[in-house]
Amino acid sequence: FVKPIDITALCSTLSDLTTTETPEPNRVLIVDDDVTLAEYHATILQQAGMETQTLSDPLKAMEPLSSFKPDLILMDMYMPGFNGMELAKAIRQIDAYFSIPIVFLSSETNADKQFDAMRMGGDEFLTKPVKPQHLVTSVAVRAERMKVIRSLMVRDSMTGLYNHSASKEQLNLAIQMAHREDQELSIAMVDIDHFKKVNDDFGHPIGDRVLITLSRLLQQRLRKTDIVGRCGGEEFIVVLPGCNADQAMTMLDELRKSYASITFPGREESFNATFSCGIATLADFDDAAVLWKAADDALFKAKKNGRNRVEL
Ligand code: GH3
Ligand code: MG
Ligand code: MG
Ligand code: MG
Repeated sequence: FVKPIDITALCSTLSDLTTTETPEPNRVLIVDDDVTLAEYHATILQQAGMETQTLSDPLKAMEPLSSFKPDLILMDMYMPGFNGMELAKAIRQIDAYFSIPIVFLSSETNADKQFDAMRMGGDEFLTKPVKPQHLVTSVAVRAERMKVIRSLMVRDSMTGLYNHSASKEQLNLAIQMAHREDQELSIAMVDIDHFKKVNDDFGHPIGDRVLITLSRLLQQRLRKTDIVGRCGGEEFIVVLPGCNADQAMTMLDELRKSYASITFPGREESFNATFSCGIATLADFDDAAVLWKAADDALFKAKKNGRNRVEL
């Protein structure tokens, strides 16, 4: 059974990719040795719709950075053992957090000390006690901008799908989860057939349309928990958590048929495009590289066996 294709949805513009999803709340990590004050600030930010995590020990800041994934850090300056400036400097030295906004919140009123804090990697300096509205506004505008920057960093601008490096990262996370929960996971490598010829025969803009249509089809048909990335010019990866090899084969073969049935406007006549696909399923102890390679090998087999087909 093949679901009918919603061409309107397939051809709509990239913008609705980001706007149809409900916006994620801003996530703020609050680092302050004064637990009561940290909780008070957390409540203010939560009332403004944000998610917060509070931390009283600055030496333990690295763990919530990777698990909570804050969009902004609200940081006290003076804490026992470690001060906020040192922590800001340490965080800035990690590539992944180079651009995370850090807002200092301290009773320090000496301007020179405040400038020092900015030089150490702070984006703004708020003095305690801060007016709730001031806190909310400073945090919200910076966190919003961070989320946009982050999405620009992980998305492919043409299709809105995860880019190559983000696809790898997402695959790693999905594999960790599958191992931890002892669940199945399959991946599919999808590559458009003779795509060079599509460009040569019909021009680059039509080639782009063939690409965008495939990315739309993949997104529209797959589950919310599935991950779709563009990992090369005309190559895509699909991560299917909870799917065994058979289920992945069935799913991708339906998609293959759907895609092959779409007609694109050519020079005089319309034409069809097809893709080949390689499937691989996660085994115990497999990592992302092993799985990726297995799917690539299966894709090679699909190409060798005549294209427009799915192989395991
Ligand atoms: P095969 O069936 O073996 O995969 O053949 P192929 O022609 O699809 O593969 P090949 O790797 O030879 O060519 C891929 C082509 O994809 C070459 C490149 O110009 C084109 N391409 C890559 N990115 C884009 C893009 O963003 N837009 C367009 N229009 N073409 C692209
Ligand atoms: Mg303090
Ligand atoms: Mg190709
Ligand atoms: Mg290719």
